[in-house]
Amino acid sequence: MHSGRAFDFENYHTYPEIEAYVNELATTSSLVSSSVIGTTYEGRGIIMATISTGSSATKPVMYFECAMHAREWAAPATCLFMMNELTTKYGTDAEITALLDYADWLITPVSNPDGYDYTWTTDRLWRKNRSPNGGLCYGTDPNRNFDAGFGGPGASANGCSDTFHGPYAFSTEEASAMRDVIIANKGRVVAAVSIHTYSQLWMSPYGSQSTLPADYTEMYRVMGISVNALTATYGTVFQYGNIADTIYLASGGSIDWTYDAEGVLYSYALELRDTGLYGFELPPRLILPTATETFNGLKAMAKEIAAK
Ligand code: ING
Ligand code: ZN
Repeated sequence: MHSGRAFDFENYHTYPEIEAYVNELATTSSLVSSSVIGTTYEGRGIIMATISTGSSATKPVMYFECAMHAREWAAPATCLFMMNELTTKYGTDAEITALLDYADWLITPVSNPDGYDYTWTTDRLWRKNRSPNGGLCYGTDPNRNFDAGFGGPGASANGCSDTFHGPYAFSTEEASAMRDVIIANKGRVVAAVSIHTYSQLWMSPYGSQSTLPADYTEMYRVMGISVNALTATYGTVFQYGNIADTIYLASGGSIDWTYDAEGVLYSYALELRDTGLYGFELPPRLILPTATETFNGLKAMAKEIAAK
């Protein structure tokens, strides 16, 4: 519709529009299959695209999830942009061809569809999911609900808090759906990337503690290469480092779990544009530049992993 692309990246989209796009890609591109990896409290399917040139039991998997937090709208737009790039440029763009020949790309554009829908209908700045907490307050933060330092620093036991960790690890469908995808691909997952906004950061474990992970040197090396590629696109400056020192202590996050429990060395959390001028309400005209620079960073990351 715009710029020869099959999808409008100059506007944000509702969850039903996003589901329709993923399902359409699955019917029009032989590279794509769509699946529902979980069903939310309000009954929405969490849709995932598998982009694959032909899978095998040993082919590496790279997992990307966007919008575990509802209000961070530039994130799902970026996941959709990646799907569009991978599917339309395979076979013509040498870099994308090599990266898809190397690994299956699994992309969940909206990990928290109940929350995302709520940001369209009721409260633009809602963060959590929409499960009731018994009292007046709703929502668990799915990125505090993983079994990785669960209930530790930077997560709240108060159901009214924006960082409520929930009653027990993996109580949310959003976190357990991601867990199940990673476990279903055990031994194949080489990268797990959780995409958020905003602050312009590229981060590695841990969030739950300030101690650096055993693999931090290699994590840091690949972060540096990725951020250089991102910045080379339009000059956008990103800081990078471990979550606890780069943003804040936050326990129960998905990438602490993928690294510690599942051994995924390249477990990263990104905070896309901006640094606060527009915050979560990034203007639609900035979707394409944000997605383009982010994908350049992620391609550089993937290339580095493939070369190992
Ligand atoms: N930031 C993330 C959050 O969940 C984060 C930062 C990422 C913490 C990964 C822990 C693990 O608070 C936003 N903006 O949501
Ligand atoms: Zn977030």
